[in-house]
Amino acid sequence: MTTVRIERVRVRAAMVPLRRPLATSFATFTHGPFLFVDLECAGGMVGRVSAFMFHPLGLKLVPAVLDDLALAFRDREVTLADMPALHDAAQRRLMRLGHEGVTQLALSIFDMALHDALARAAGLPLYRLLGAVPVDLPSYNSCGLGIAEPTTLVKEARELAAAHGGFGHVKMRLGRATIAADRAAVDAVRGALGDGVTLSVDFNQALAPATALAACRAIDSLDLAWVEEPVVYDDYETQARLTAKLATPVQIGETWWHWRVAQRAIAMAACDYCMPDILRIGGVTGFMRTARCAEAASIPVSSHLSPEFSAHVLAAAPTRHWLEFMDWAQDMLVDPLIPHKGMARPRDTPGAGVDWNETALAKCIAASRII
Ligand code: SMN
Ligand code: MG
Repeated sequence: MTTVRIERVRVRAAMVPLRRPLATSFATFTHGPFLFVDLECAGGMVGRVSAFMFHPLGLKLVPAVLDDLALAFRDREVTLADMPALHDAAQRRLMRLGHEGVTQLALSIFDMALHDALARAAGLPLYRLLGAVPVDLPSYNSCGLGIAEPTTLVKEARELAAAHGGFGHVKMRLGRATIAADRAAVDAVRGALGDGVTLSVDFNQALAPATALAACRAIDSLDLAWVEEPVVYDDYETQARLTAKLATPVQIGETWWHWRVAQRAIAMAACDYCMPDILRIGGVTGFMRTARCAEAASIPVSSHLSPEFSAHVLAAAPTRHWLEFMDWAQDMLVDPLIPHKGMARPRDTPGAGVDWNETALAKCIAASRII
């Protein structure tokens, strides 16, 4: 049986410039705060994760927790079968600090790096290690369409839909000061895309519970693929009300920090679709547990960010739906996952397909100002 033995963790941090800055209702990103993690194991084996930290502070806080986990489980022989128990032991170690935010980001990275190392050691792509077969994953272009003027949106919508052989689905962000401004932005993008391209919208939790239904109704007849995170992520009562009342499917899950939260939200009928983020939900273990909850309720599962890793877990998810294509920090990789004609396949090389372009990474780190 394939085993890996943890020796130490090496973490590098950078603020990676984005090709296309993205304004959302919660923050404007010109750079992505990324950690580039090598979990070094015995015999030169390694597990690698490229990890978007959501906030620059994550670059300082998460490595401390990762160091603690690597030290706590140092010299442990780990097999694939050990992973659920090891994941839970790591969770229990962090229990007193809670299971949202910094602790879960570190736990997710640790879990992902171990799965990558195990797959590399077995000589298998991660999806094979998870029991899946190669599949083409429908992918949407999420690399733009933030809060911007309609003229900018029209240009970006055309560019995103035409990129990499053409996408059949793009996503835009909403959450402007007025419902009318959001509606005008959606109309502009819909007009620019024409009939052949599907559009989904993401409020990034901007709506107030009292007015969320009215805001969503203003766009409910526009044949959108989904309406994402309309209200604050843990208001499952309001999300259940919207799910029941809207014709457009409600998509949530990127801010679920634990598979048990996913289980509860699904049991409350708080969404039509879900999209756990592999870096928040607890890595491969957390994502697959969530995928099983979704399967039991016949809920389609999409991914959030991290396209390289997400492609492997989506391939193994019975109700897999859409892969979010985000190109952030892909220049730091030797072989980034870039969809072609709106379809993506997980890499067939051993592991998750994450290896560093050391030249680009060194240059980016040298140019980074980390606050
Ligand atoms: C998003 C998430 C994180 C950073 C920027 C944008 C957005 C998405 O919610 O789902 O792509
Ligand atoms: Mg979102």
